Amino acid sequence: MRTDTGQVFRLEDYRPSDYLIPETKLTFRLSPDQTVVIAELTIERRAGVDRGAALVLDGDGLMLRGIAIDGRQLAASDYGATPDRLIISNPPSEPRFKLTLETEIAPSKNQALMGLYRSNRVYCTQCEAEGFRRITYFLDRPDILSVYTVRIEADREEAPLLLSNGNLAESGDLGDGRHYAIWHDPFPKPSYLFALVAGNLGVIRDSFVTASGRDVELGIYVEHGKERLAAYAMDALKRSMRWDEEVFGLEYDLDVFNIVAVSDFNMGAMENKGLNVFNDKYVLADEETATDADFANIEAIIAHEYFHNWTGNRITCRDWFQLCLKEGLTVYRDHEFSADQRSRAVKRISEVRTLRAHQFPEDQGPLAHPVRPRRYREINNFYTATVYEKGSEVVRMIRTILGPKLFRKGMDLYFERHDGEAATIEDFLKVFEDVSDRDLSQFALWYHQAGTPNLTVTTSHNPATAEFTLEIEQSVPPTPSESRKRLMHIPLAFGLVGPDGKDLAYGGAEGASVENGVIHIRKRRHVVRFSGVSERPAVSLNRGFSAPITLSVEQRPEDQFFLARHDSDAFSRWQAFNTLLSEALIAAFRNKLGGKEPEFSEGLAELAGTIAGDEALEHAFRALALTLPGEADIAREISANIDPDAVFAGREALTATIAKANRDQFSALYRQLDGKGPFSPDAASAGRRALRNVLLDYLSALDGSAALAAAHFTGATNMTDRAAALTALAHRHPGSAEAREALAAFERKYRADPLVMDKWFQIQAATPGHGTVDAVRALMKHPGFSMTNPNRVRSLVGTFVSANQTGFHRPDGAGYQLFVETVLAVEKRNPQVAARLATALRSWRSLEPGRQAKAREALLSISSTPNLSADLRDIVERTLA
Ligand code: 0A1
Ligand code: ZN
Repeated sequence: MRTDTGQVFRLEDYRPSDYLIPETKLTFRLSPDQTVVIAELTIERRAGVDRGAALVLDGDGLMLRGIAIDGRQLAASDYGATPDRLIISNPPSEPRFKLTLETEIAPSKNQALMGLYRSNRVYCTQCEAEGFRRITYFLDRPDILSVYTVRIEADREEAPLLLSNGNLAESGDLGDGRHYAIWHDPFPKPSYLFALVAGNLGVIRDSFVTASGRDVELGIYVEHGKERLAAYAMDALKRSMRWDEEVFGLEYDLDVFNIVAVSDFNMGAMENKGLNVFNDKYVLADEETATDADFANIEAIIAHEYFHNWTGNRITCRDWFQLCLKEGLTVYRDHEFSADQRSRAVKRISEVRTLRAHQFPEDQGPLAHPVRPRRYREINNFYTATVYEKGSEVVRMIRTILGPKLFRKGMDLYFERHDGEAATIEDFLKVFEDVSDRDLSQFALWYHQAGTPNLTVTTSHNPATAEFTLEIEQSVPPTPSESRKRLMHIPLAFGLVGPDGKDLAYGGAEGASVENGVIHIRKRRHVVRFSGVSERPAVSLNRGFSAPITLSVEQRPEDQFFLARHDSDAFSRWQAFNTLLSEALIAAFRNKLGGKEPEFSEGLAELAGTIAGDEALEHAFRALALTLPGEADIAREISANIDPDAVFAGREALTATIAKANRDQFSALYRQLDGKGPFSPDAASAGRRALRNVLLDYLSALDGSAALAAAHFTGATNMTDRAAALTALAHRHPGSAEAREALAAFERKYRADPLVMDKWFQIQAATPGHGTVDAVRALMKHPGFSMTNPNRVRSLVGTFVSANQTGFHRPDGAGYQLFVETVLAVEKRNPQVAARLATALRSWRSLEPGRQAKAREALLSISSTPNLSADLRDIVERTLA
């Protein structure tokens, strides 16, 4: 484990390395405890660099067994090697030489899951961001592009399968039960994209013919016996490959594309060139074991990693500050893919919900950072919602500003200009400036400035002059180390909705540039006057969520109801209803705090009924609209002095009010949606299930027995329905006989399937209430739980600390105590997973004083632990700062 050195990396300190490594030859002699790695590196001095400039290579926990230059062993005085660094003070004066290194590593002991490790007896690697240096000494930075040839030697019985990047060049027998394979990847790549997999795995194969007629062999490798579960992932892969050709004109470039699913993985998946490695959770699925959400995630992540082949691999990042160059852009691409495969409106609503749930709290708390950060202590902690999700929103805004044609032209120019390079955000913005002749310098602040901008808007209408006026003011709240903010360029899509629900035409607009339904906010204050508007419209703002901002609009109360019924923009229609719900929940919270019972307007429950039964709306849309803002969403809106118990009580009260007011209609609709016929994971079928399961939740909140959910559970023919019923039982009827029986039945049925057991852990960890902390402690002793597997830790403890507001924030601090113990226990093996878990307390300052003090104590007790990893210390110190 790398302990913290306090070192800070700064963007402005970037400089090119003195040496390059145009060619890398690696030999692996695999064995679990003693793997030998021989690296033959062609080292080239960069033009203009002094002869004899020291060559300094990165390492991390390495043991050097041999070193030679151009075939001559070096004397001990010729170099200095520590586990973390190799320095050759006087390298040869020739511009090119060959450095041969032999290191020894122990994959079986690697529990951090970075570098070369073993998962279920399969050797695999994870090198992003800085894992390659745990394999051999190297210039382990993304601007060092090298052509790799990899020879893998292993025991044939233990590892019949030997994979690396690129194309297979040769394979054969070595005698003694061992064999080898040689892989060659012709595309120069940074070390973080290197991968090796060796083991005994099953496979499904397919093929793909590219637009220009090249054949690509596709393989997805999984545990033996699970091949059938990879079929959906394979289908998603082929659809992704076609889509990238059709939408971006991008073809796959190697003869082989392999995906390997492993069960121990720190993140979702990894885009290694030609050899993607996946968390098996994002590969394996069938209707019996995976929910509709799992299917959608698999589709999106398969696409995401595949799309990286161009945005990330062919054009990579100059340095890790540019992470959003590949991640924001690739998330944007996978979002667009899913929107095209499914329902665009529903997809957009889900994206925005995710952004608000994960990115907004980051941007509004102590861990806020720009989409392109300027400094970091530990790069692993910057794989964040800001870099990924907000990064994607920034790309989407570029498209909104330029329009689809110029956006595509800019993307084409990006590939033409930078293919084979390690690029920067400046390079990316420049292509769009060049194709559009626009100045994007103010817009670039979206990359450089942290914080969620806010717009306040007031409306007025003058019937006499037929003028409708919007007064719009922007502000960007201060964030850590950025107290003064500059004004942003915010593309605000809008519509003036007339009494018939159609958008009104207007004569002209002044006060801001308004083009194609978008107001361009660039100043602190704009007074935008629309002429020729004789009737007062309801104004629909930030349509399609054109900018990742918060918005407070002052208009007539009935306008929000009107927009929720009539806005022609589906996203804004959802948003209007969601705002109404959110306002009602905030009022309910305030009532609860004041000792009063919450009251809700009749109109709200009635509107919920109307939306539920509106056959003109997609099922999935209706399901999303009827899903109340979560407790964390409500807390974020309230922003200070949060008592999670009062938030919860208010939300329960609104659920009950809506359920009571619509009991008969919801029951009838619930029965009507009962799906017959074969299962399909397609968006329409998933939408129908989603609506039916939301109705089940409402109906389960009504007084009375748990019979409906129990029947739903026993009658379920797929995991989506089964998990929804189990959730309704466990959360709405905790401790009931029905809940206990269903939990036991689920466990009996799936005990041998860890990925399904994760759902069982999750549902119990998310059960609201002060008792759940004890339940989680008990579950940590369950034979299916493991502290070393990231999926297990996340499903049980991760869910508890991030998705159980009342349980985690128990007033006596028992939830925080469990948090501290688990974070520290996980950190010993896997600092990266521990650091991520530790972000659960990032919003501690918005709690009421009692909980706030206990949360602070918890954070302090972590930070006072000696020898913390760089990963955890960075998170805890920034959270406390
Ligand atoms: N580049 C991957 C994310 C990723 C980052 C770090 C990892 O290290 C454990 C693994 C994966 C992606 O965007 O999918
Ligand atoms: Zn990615």
